[in-house]
Parts: sequence; C-alpha cells; structure tokens
Amino acid sequence: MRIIYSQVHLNHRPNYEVFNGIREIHADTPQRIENIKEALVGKSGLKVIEPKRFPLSWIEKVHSHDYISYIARAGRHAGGNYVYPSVFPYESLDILPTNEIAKRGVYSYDLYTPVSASTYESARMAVMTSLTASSFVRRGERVVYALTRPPGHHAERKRMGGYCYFNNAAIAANYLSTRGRVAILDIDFHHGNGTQQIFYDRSDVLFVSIHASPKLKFPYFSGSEGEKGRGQGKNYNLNFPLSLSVSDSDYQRILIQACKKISDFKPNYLVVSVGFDTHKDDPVGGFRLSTRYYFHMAKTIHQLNIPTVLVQEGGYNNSIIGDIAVSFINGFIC
Ligand code: Q9C
Ligand code: ZN
Repeated sequence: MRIIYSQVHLNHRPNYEVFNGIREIHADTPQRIENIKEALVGKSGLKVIEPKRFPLSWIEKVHSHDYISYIARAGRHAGGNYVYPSVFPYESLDILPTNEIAKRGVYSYDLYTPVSASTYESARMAVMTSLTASSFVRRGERVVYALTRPPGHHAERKRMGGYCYFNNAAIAANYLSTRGRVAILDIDFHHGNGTQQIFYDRSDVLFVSIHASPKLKFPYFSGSEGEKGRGQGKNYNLNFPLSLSVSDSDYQRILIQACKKISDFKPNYLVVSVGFDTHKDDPVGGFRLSTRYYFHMAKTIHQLNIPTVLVQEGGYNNSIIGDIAVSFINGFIC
C-alpha cells in the first residue's frame, strides 16, 4: 500500500484553540502525523511517497475563490516561517489589509482554526496529498493512504472550522467523481459537516457519517439523522449520530449498517475520512474503541471491495496514534 506524505505540514503549528474566552493548547500537533508515519514506515507492503502537484482548480471546484484567497493572504500577517513558492497564483495577490483580515467571521465558524503564516502552504499540500492518493486509485490501486494534515472534513465551501481549512476528502471525492460514482464514509469522531455541505445537493456522491451526536459534541449544528440531502441529493446523505461511550461491538453494528448502504449505492470509488479520535483514550473524543478493534473496522471497510482512498482526519492521543494506525492499516493488507 502506498502512503502519501509530505513534511510541509510541520510548518503548520497552531498555538491555541479558544472556547468562550478560555484558551487551550491546540490539539492538532505536527507530532500526530509524524507518529503515524514513523509507526508505518519500513513495514513490509507499505511504501511512503511524496505528493505530486495538481492544478489549484481542483481546490476551486470545492471552495470559493475569495475563501482560498483569504487563507493564502491572511496568514502573512502572522509570524512564522512562511515560504513563498513561485508557481501558485494566490501568492501573487497582495497581503490583506487589516480590515479585510478582520472579516474572519465571514470565513470561520469557530475559534479552533487559526490562520498563521504557513497555514495556506500546509493546507494546500494536504490537498495535493489526497489528490495524489486519488490519482493512484484512479489508475487501479486498491487502497492508498493519504496522511493529510491539517485535516479537512469540517471545512465547508466558504468557511473553516474544527482545525480544517481545505476539505481534503471532498476535493478527492470530487476529483474521482469525474470518473464514476463516489461514496464517502466518514468515521472520524466528529460529524463531517463540511463534506456533508459540499455534497448535500448531489446524487453522484453519497456521504455516510458515523459520529458523536451533535447534541453532545462538536460541530453541534450539523450531523443529525434528519439531514438527508436536498433536491437531487435527497437520500444521498446519511448520518449515524451516536451517544457517547460507544463500545467496539456497538460501533461494529453501526458500521455494518453504514457499509450496507454504501454497497447498495454501487460506487466506483470509496473515500474514507479516517479519524482516530474514536479511541477510548483520545483526549478530544468520547467513544470507547480499543486499538485492536481498528483492525476489524478496517477489514469491514476493505470487504466492500471498492477502490479506496483513506484520508486522515482527527486523532489526538500522540502516544497511541501510531499503534492505532498500524492496527487499522493491517486490516487492509492482511
Ligand atoms: N478542546 C477534527 O477532529 N473541539 N476536529 C475541541 C476540545 C474542536 C476536531 C474541544 C474539535 C475539532 C478534525
Ligand atoms: Zn474529529
């Protein structure tokens, strides 16, 4: 299995997240992805490769131009080790004046998602990572793992939130949708509100999400069972909101239901938004899944027998995230 990874994400180091005036150390640390990569590198059957470059138009099909431009330009006010690459057009735009930066409320729905000097560059590379994985799957590989950071599934068309800027999984799914029907399975602890929003009106991309009920957990405003899609997209959006303290067997029951819906849709491709914040020892989540269970979770998904792009989302316990990833990936290679 190919694993797509770039070290550019190391430059994205959000300091704090803020809730109601209280600041906490930001949970999306560079160590998350470093630990996953370190745990997998050198294992037989796995090969770590760099992302390739794709046109920015793939991002613009999912996010609005002014939103992308805001992220590219706002971060330059912040400190940090920003590198100015020469080939992408957004860098040639002027730095935003202060009154434009102050329009953050237009482009963000929370205070968990700071834009700093290297955010745009890192978020863009995360998109290139999911697109590279998708291009290998499009050319016939069975499953490819995109080690994306920052994560993406909370990013809406025009708004960042929940540590997410560009929706890596949605951009991958939209890219694959030019070649066939695509199902997205979102197994992060949190509802993939951004992905849901982006595909809410479409019947060629099915979105299925298993997550903590929005009555209890972030993003709070999205992810209930009644959200089924709109217009052409009616019944192509499926949410499984769960209570907390979900066990391995509880989760497995729901996953089987979700997978049944996916196989009924007969997709040509599957994109999985993979979150490890469903683990019992995750500091942000609240489910009770064991490290061993991720192997069975992966096997269940693998048995769908659909060409699959795995896109990394959350997972915040750095001391076990590598073990979880190994358990999960083993379910695809055994
Ligand atoms: N300090 C993803 O998993 N709320 N985002 C955290 C605890 C924000 C999670 C509150 C959770 C966002 C991709
Ligand atoms: Zn999450």
